[in-house]
Amino acid sequence: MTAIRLTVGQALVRFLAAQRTERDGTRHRLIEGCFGIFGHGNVAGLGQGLLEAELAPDPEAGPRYLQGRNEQAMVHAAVAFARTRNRMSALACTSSVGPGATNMVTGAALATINRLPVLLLPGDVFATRVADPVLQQLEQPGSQDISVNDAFRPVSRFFDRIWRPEQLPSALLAAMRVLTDPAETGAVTLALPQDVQAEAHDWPAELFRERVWHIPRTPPDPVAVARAAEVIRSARRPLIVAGGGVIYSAAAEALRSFAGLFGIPVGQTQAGKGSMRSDDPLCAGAIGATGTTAANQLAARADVVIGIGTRWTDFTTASRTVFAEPGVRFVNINVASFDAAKQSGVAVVADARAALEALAGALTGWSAEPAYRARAAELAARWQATVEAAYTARHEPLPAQAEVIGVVNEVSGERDVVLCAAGSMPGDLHKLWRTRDPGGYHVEYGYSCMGYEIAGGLGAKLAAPDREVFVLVGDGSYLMMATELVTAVQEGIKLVVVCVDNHGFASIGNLSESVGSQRFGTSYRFRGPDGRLDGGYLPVDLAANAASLGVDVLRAQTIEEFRLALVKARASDRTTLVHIETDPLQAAPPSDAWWDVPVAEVAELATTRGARTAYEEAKQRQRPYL
Ligand SMILES: Cc1ncc(C[n+]2csc(CCOP(=O)(O)OP(=O)(O)O)c2C)c(N)n1
Ligand SMILES: [Mg+2]
Repeated sequence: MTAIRLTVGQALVRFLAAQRTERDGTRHRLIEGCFGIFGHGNVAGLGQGLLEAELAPDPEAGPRYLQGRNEQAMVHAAVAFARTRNRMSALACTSSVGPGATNMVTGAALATINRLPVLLLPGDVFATRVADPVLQQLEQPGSQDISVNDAFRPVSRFFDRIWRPEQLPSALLAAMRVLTDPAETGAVTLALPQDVQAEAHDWPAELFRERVWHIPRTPPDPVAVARAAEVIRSARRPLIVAGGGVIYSAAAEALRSFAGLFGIPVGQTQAGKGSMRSDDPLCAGAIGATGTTAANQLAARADVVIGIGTRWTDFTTASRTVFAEPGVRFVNINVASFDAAKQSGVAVVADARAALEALAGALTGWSAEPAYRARAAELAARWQATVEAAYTARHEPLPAQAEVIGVVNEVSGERDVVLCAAGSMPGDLHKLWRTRDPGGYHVEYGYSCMGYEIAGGLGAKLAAPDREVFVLVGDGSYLMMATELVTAVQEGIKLVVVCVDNHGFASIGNLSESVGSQRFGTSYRFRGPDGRLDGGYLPVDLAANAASLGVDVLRAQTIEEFRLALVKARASDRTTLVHIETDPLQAAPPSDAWWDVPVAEVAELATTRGARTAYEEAKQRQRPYL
């Protein structure tokens, strides 16, 4: 057996360079790059390994090193990269020990919730403990084998700590398996004690051979398909709910033909919104708390609901109120049995595309009534008219956010990407964005993490340099994490960033008002003479802030100026931020959907008491779907 003597850091880099994925006969590099911020916990170990790979004659000797500004942002960028690549390729992120590592914990949770692969390589405390406590070590009086990295355990799909070099091969194989498993994927964390990273070991040569991780299209159990078909055949008003699984499985075309063949309208979750073009007459658009009137009215009377690749979040079900038909039944197509079993559904555990094809066979000869199909098309057309009116509302003196969305939709091309994560924008986009391409709608709403936007845009553009990426970011999210603008400038990665400034949290302000809390603490204002945060607006100039980071900036006062600026930004080859102020009180058109946010049961405030009465009324419509 040939042995190759390398440090743990060097071996890790070499191993990652040799990993491939394959689906439908096409191969990809599994780990294309590695974001990193160095400190004493990774500079001499993994950092040294990455340096040797960068200097090697073979350009693919290791994943390309990318320098991040904030460890959380690195993970966001990596997650967006994997999402854009439909999980066929991913990135790694390396950090030092302590704060660098724990900065990645939020990103790990985001990856795991969204079922997106990311490989996290935080540095860890000394395995040998010779000079404990090392700088930034949090000591636990009751245990010496706990470090802050244990915080990754509940938010990772796989976690291991490499106390000895000999553990590395089995940890790496387990890590790759989880990264490439469609049902299990998420954050995969290998904690790397600082001393072990630099330790040399004789590795078997075969550790570094090219390895292909085949991503299966798991076929459904024929008996499950027959059961599902029987339920669907009994339906008079069937409805499909398309989730992110449709996109990850590249099943959009299969969905379009399935829906068309059987006359079943389609509602979409946030992650599944790109799954159908919005001009398809069977596309009812967004469903649930931020849904369209079309999808929500169909949902209210649907007798069979076919969920595809969805995990049925409270936004999708409007906190279990949107499916109101007594006796409504669910069929759940999902790669994860965990999700397939939800809502007491008939479970079809399979790849979305494989299941749709099998189910189409089992439904031959059946279809929904033509009148039902016509009704769905009519509801969809009515919603599209609502969208058009919102896009062109010409609200004064400040435009409404919906008008901004309208202009971005109009200026962007067929394959361009709109990207967002938190605030009032995701809900508005869910309702109003006109979709064209499965990869064109990228809203991170699993964790809805403020600060994902710019970092996510960077990752998306890194994954798809041939697409324009429009990042929509609120002033709150911008202030939380605009740091990766610097990385975009450094790498020459072009983004169009639309900063929608409404002086605070429009989303939570509206929510606060609806629960009787009077928009408390949601606006960016000075402390006034009464001691409350109700003075004038803070003089924050986000456009100037962006310019200081090295990006081009365009300021728009009106919707016309905004359109011109956006056209210019799209044509430019440099990252450009377009700044516009909008009216936080102009909400998107309603669809009468509810979201369960419990209101104080007793209160001094009359506003809260009023909201509680409304809450108790709304709660009556909540169903268990047992
Ligand atoms: C990291 C994080 N902290 C807090 C929240 C809760 N939250 C959701 S939206 C929001 C306000 C976002 O403000 P902004 O980006 O300006 O968007 P707007 O609501 O004004 O549209 C907050 C605080 C969150 N989603 N993520
Ligand atoms: Mg705001």
